[in-house]
Amino acid sequence: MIDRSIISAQNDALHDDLARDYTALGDKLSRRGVDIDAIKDRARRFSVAVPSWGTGTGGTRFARFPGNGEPATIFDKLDDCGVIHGLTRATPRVSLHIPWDKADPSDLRAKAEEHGLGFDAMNSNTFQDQPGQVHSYKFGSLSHTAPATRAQAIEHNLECLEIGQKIGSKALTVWIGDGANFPGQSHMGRQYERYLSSMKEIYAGLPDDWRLFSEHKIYEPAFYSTVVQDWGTSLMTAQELGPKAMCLVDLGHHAPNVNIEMIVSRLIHAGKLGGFHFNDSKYGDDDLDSGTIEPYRLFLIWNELVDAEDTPGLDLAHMIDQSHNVTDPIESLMVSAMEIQRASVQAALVDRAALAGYQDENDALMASATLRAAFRTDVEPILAMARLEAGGAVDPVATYRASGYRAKVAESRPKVSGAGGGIV
Ligand SMILES: [Mn+2]
Repeated sequence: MIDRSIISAQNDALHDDLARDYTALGDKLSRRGVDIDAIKDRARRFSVAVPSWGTGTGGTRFARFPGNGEPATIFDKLDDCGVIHGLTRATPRVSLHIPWDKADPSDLRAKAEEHGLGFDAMNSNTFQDQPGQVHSYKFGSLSHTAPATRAQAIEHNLECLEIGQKIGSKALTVWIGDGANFPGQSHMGRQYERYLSSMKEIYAGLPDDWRLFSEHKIYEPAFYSTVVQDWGTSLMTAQELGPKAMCLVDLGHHAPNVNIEMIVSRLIHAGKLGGFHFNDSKYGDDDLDSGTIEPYRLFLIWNELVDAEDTPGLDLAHMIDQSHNVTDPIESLMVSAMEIQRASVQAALVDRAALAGYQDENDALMASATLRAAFRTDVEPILAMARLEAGGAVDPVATYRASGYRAKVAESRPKVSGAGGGIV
């Protein structure tokens, strides 16, 4: 996809400076009792899945402004995912969305293998109507008042399991837009009961080695009440369904200023944290690029994850879920993957023994300073060295731009119309 010689030329030009920066940081960290190579190995082990839908321009309900050379098919999307992983070496899996990415499973597998990619969680879609669909989801899907509509939505999720098994996926993420726009429109208790009974049918179809992720979202498209509105409902659902059901935390799906790292801690305690959809937000569910608004919050979430990483049974599915509107999606996804990786590495630098001591002594100032000392460490040389050693690019965005990839694929990919709403 991107010529090795371009990556090598770019890396060669940056190598000496990187080596000096890495040595200097290594000296600094060793004074803190930290082995930089161990941290670099951790950076190399890090991975986050790319959402297939993130490779195109998202758009809002007002408009969508597509860029040149956007992917037209799932195979184009997998090519773009191959570029992202090839340069960052941090995104070895792709999360598919059905029916948007429906294709022959053996063709999907072949294309993924071509790029050294695998498949992450499957995502079902009962929040919009597809052409030819018999029952509309206008008034809900898994919680709809009509049994036939619920059956159709359940059937769709079972189909996602079937497709997923053929491509090596091991999880299904269910997010529904069901809810109400008016007080009194829906009986909140009965609506949840219907949702739960539909989820039980999906859970019953789950293969033994699969997990079912329940994703909550405070509002939109239902602006008055949403069926799975917060982690409380999500946890209640996962506990009712059984051991293979887990909660998925999308960072954008909370009210402003909610303490997400505390939710993470509680879900770990309950043994029900399944994974993340990473993004960032300023006001609501903005789907902004990870790490662009509140990098400290991202760090604090990773601080909880690193703290709990030896918890038996903790196996997290990390995914990006963003909407790219003004950037080249490949660049946004690369930068986001690296920002999530950065937070995970910074969190690994927290002096946990010192922190525990300060906590026991109720030394709030020094406890907080211990976290900030890790957060303020510029770990870029560690990330860049990890990428270099794994065959990626020291500077993925610069290398991507030098490759001219987007202009090249634009020659063969059809122009996308800007009309109509985007993915909202
Ligand atoms: Mn999400």
